[in-house]
Amino acid sequence: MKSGFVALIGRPNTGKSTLLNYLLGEKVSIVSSVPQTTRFQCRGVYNDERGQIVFVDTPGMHIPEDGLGRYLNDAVIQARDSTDVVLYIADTTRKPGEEEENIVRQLKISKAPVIMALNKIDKGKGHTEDYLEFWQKILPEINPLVISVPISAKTGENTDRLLQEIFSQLKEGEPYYPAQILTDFPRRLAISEIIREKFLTRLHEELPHSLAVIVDEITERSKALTYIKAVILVERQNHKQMVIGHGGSLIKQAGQEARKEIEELLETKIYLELTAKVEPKWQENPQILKQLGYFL
Ligand SMILES: Nc1nc2c(ncn2[C@@H]2O[C@H](COP(=O)(O)OP(=O)(O)OP(=O)(O)O)[C@@H](O)[C@H]2O)c(=O)[nH]1
Ligand SMILES: [Mg+2]
Repeated sequence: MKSGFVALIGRPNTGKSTLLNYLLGEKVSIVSSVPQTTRFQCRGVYNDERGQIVFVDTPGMHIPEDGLGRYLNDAVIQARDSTDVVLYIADTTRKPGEEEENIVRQLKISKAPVIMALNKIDKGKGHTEDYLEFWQKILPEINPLVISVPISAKTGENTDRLLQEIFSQLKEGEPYYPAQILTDFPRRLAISEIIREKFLTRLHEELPHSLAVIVDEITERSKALTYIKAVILVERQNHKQMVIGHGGSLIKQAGQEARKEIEELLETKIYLELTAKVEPKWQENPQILKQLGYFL
């Protein structure tokens, strides 16, 4: 049996979390069309007759602008340095550019072999050739480098081949986690991530990175009901208005959807209380970043 850690690394929005969820057959990491959706290292455990792969989803690698941005990139570097295989995910619907070069610079110093997944081929070939060319150009400098696999994280096309390539790079070893464990993501964070996703998908590009969710309280009121209180942090008064929506419609809808998903996660009924709060520059506030689970 083989086993090992595989870090999913790429620019924001390339489909890292979508791939992780597809391979595990269950949602362990939130997904949205907004770049920088993932803010935590989130592990997902894949088992089959060949062995165990512990996938580590990471935030999209980008050029940081604030404390949170630096934290996100550090999380990627940490994943790179503690993995057996780097799975570099490229979005073939977008031309490789500056951000890609930035990542490649980071991958060059990876001690682990690198596999490039050319994602979103359900949309056609896109810039596949550009990525291969880009790859060829840097090929002599990356060591050891493996192979590229075109895939679709959405439809699952060619992901069996990707798994094959990953297993062939892993060493023989005992599994790290018992077979029934799917993720080691802490529950409180999982809950706040579900809530955050519901707002991200509704607010689209309007409120990209200034929204955060703090889960203040999880209390088991009875065997059948758990009370959860969460605060949506935004930076400005008008953002708070957007989060709440006309007559409270948006916060209500998002809350209902989140409640259903959290009920599935916790396998119990929940009462979800959501409030919105203005907290200017929370991304630079170490106290708040800590409360959000970012350990700087
Ligand atoms: N058509 C298509 N869309 C995809 C595919 N994979 C992901 N997407 C979409 O791309 C967007 C980003 O997906 P995510 O999985 O959140 O991307 P990510 O790389 O985890 O993004 P960050 O966490 O922000 O770094 C979402 O709208 C997905 O539905 C794919 O194979 N095909
Ligand atoms: Mg993600």
